[in-house]
Amino acid sequence: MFKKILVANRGEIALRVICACKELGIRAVAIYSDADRNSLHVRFADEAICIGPPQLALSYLNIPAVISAAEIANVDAIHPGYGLLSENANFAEVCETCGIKFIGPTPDVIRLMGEKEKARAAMKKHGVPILPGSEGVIGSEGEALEWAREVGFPVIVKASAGGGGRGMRIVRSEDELPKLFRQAQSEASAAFGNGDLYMEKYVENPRHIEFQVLADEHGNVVSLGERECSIQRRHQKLLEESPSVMVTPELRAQIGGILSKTLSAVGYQNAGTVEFLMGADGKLHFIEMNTRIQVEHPVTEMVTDVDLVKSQLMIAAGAKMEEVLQGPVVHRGHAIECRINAEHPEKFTPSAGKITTFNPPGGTGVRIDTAAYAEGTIPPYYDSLIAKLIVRGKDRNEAISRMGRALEMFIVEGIYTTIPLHRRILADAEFRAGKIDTGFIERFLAKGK
Ligand code: MV4
Repeated sequence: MFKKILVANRGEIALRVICACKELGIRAVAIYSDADRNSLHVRFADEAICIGPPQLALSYLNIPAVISAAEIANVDAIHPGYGLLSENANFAEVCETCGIKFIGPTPDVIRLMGEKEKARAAMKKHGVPILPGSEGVIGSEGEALEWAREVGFPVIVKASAGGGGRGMRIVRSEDELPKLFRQAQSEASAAFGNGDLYMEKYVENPRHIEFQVLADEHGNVVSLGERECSIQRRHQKLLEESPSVMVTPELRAQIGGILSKTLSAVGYQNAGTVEFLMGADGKLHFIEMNTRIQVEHPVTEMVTDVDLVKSQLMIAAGAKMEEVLQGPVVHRGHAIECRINAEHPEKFTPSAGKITTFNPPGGTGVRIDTAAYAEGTIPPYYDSLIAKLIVRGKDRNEAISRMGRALEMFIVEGIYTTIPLHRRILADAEFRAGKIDTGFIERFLAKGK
């Protein structure tokens, strides 16, 4: 096992990784910017190194600064958390060159999954269901029109280097294709420095369902079931659950089996998330794969009792899956996560500042992942996520009532948060009935509740 690792992140996820290190007897080294001097990830790490000023590009995204800290602390490995450098293949490569283990897939596989149309082709080749669409990058507007006619309108044009909704256009008819194609292309070039596009059949108001996988470095891959992530706003997830009410044990086993074979064949290693869309037909269609630990990983941990971050560390140290899991994966009960963001309730704009009161709930089946505390300050430079409130119940109804009472007892003062929004979502009849898809939040907000 590693003796010492560097946690290349901040906030709740840095603390989450430090928890796993402590339980495995690994020394954790924190890095921090000038804005994070008083953060809990600094306090609870065994060592901490300041890597620069608050701006991301000068601190947490500054590869030479991060690598220098790792060299100075003489760590065996780096855990990148989520966001920041977590899906940067070049960073993973630099780690490798410096003899530091990157806790995640190999640079080649990160790169493959980062090129969405290549990931799509790889999944298709191994039998993962995908949506009808173009093959490879679309060369011209003329070619786009040919594919659209073959696939049938509506279609969606996506950036190959994309994700998070940028460089994406829904095209409902032939006449609007040229304009929307050019818009997607220039948006993708500006955002990613790469204007490559591909096309898929558009699914109206799909459900967003993703599968968690773990892969060891000996070719063994297991699926830990799915998470329902349809409740999103502007491509930011707000609430996630596991399992999905729409996934039967048969479908879970079928997709899990296909993913195990596919990911073993592509040489996947460590934790990963495979995203699917489910349309009205109830079928799952692959859209993208994320090569990092995700924000919503705790809902899977709550229903499987598998510690995904400890698993990541063990896998990266060479452990075999049987040692990591110690038995078959079983799913028990239902888990829900609410993302508590520091943001204005109506405007959804970030709300930085000093937290005056911080009273998180506790009790049976309640988990909170956070680095926030009373009298602590939320700096304006970073992601607005300040806490994750996760509950588990014996079934969805128990999880919903438990989350309702936990939200009622979660008091944060001094800054605005999404707690009041979550209280209203939990009370919504459609949500309670499981009638959720990616159009949920828009319909919910239109109801004016
Ligand atoms: C789609 C789609 C419908 N059909 N692809 C949005 C983010 C990107 N990762 C994929 N996205 C979508 N791809 C096809 N073929 C609808 C979306 C989409 C969406 C997906 C998941 C969660 C929320 C969403 C909100 C709007 C659109």
